[in-house]
Amino acid sequence: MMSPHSPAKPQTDYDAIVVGAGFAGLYMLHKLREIGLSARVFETGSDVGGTWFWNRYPGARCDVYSMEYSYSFDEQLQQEWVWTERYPAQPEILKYIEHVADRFDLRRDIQFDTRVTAAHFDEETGIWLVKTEDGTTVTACYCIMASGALSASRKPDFEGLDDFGGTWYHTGQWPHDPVDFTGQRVAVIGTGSSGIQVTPMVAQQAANLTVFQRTPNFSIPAWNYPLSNAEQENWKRQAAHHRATAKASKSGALYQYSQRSALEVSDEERQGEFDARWSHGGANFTHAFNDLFKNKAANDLAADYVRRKISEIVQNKDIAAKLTPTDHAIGTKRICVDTDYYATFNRANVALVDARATPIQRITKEGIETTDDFYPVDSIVFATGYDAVTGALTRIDIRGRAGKSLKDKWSDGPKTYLGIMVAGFPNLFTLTGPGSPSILTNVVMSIEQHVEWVGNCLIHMAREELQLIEADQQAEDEWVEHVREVANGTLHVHADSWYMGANIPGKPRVMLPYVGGLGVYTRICDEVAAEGYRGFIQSKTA
Ligand code: N01
Repeated sequence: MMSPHSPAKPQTDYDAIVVGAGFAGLYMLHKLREIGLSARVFETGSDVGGTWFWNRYPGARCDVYSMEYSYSFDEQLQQEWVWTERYPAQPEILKYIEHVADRFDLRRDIQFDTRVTAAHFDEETGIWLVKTEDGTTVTACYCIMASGALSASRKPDFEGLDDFGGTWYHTGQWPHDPVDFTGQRVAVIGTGSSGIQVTPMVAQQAANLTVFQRTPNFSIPAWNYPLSNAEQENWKRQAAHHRATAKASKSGALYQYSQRSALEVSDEERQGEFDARWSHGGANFTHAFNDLFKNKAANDLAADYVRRKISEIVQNKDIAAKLTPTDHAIGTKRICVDTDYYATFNRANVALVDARATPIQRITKEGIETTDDFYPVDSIVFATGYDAVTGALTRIDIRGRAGKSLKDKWSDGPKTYLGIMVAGFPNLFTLTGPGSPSILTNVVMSIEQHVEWVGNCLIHMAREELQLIEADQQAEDEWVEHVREVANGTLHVHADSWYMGANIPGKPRVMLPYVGGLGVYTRICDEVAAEGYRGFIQSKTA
C-alpha cells in the first residue's frame, strides 16, 4: 500500500485512466485500487467483457482450457468458480467476467458506452488528457491501455456492401439477440479461428451455406467435453503448482512441451506422438516436438499429418484438396481448434468457394459476385478478423512528447520497450502491447503478468516520489531488435498472418508479439525492475 497522494503527483481528475474493461482492464482497476490509486475505466461496450462481450457468434469458444483461461490472482475466486466444460464457450466466459466485476465491485469505476477518441500528454504539466467521444476531457497521471489485441475488428471494403439487401454480421461485433439462420442462404467469408468455429454452427441451421475461403487453415479437433467434478477438484487442489508452471512456460498454458526434435525419432514414434496429440486435441499438437516452429523439415512432418487427416475426414476429394493448407507452415498462422469443421463439408447443404482462385469482386443487393460466379444469399457472416495488436491503439489519437502521434511513430512497425511502454510517451502503459508475448500465450496469464508489473512500477514511483517514467530510446531500440531477432529464428516470419500484420493492406510486415515465450519474458521484466527499472528514464518533475 502506498499513499495515494505522493508529493510528486500533480492535480488530476484521476490517478489513472484505464481504456477497456475486458480481462486486462478489470484486473488493472482492481490492482490500482489495491495500491491506493484512483481510477476511471472507459469502455466502449455497455458492460464488461471486452472480446468476450463482442464475440457472441454461434460457436464462439476459447481454445485454452477453462481452468487455465481464468484469473489466478485471487485464490478464493479460483477455488469457487465452477467451469462446466473443458473449453469454455463465450456465454460462460462472459458470465465469469461479470461475476468478477460483481465480486470486486468494479463497475462503480467504469464508464460504459464510452469510446476514448484521444489521449494527449501535456509536457508542461506531465499529465494525460483523455478525450471521449462525447467531447469530455478528463486528466490523469497515468494512461493505461487495456484495449485488447483482437478488438479492432476488420470488415474488408467490399464494393457494394451498402447495397446488400440482406443482413450482414461480423463475428467480432455480433448482435446481443440470437441470430436465427433457419431456412436462409448464408455466406461465411473467412476461415480463421472465428470462421472455423461459426461454420459448423451455421451449417446446422441454414438452408444452404457457402464458405468463402481465401487461405485454408490447419485445425485440430477440440474434443470438448463436460468437466467432471473430480477433474475440476483435482485441478483446484494443485492450482498453485499449475499456475506457477503455466506462468513459467512458453505459452502460459499447461501444454506438454516436448524436448525432442521431430527429426530425431523413428517414423513409428513420430506417428504415435502425433496420434496421441490429435486424440488429445487442441493446440497441444504444435508442441509435439521442440522444433516445429523452427525447422521447416520438422514442421512439414506435422503439417503432412494434419493434411492426411483432412483427406480422411472430407469425403469429396476436390473439396478436401481445397481445404488443405499448402502455403504456410503449421502453427505460423494461428492454429485453429474446432468442433466438426472439416466434417461440415460433407454436408449436402454446405459448399466451399476458393476465394483465392476466384476472388470476391463485389457484393450486390442479392448476394456475392466472384470472378466466375454469383452466389445469392440472405445473410453474410464476415469472419474476416482484426487489425490485430496495434489496431485498437492506433485508432485512438494518442500523442506523446512534442505532440508526436503513436500512429506516426509506428508507421513502419510498432516500437516499444518490453511491449509495455513507448519512448516519448511517459506514463503510458500498453497492456499486452506489441513486443510482449500477449496473444501467442494464454492471454490471461500474460495480462496478469503485465498488470502486476505495472502495479509494482507505480508503487516504485510513489516510493521514489517520481512523477514520470518513460522508456529510454536506446532500451526501446534494443528491445525492438531483440523481438525481431527472436522472431527471425522461427518460421513465423514466412507466413502471411495477422501476427505479421499481413492481413491489413499497407500494414508494415513485422512480427507483432514477442516469440521468446512468457516465462523468459517475465524473467526479463523482473530483472529490469530489480535493477531499478533499467532502461527507463525516471523523473521527479515534468
Ligand atoms: O481472424 P483471422 P479470426 N476475402 O484474421 C479471411 C483469436 N480467436 O477472427 O488468411 C476473403 O484469423 C482471411 O483470409 P487470409 C485467434 O487468436 C480465437 O478468425 O487473409 N477472405 C482469413 O481466413 C485468431 O487467430 C478463437 O487469406 C478474407 C479470415 O478472413 C484471432 O482471434 C476464436 C478477406 C480472417 O481470419 C483472429 O481470428 C476466434 C477477403 N477480402 C478468434 N479478408 C478461439 O479461441 C480476410 N479474409 C478459438
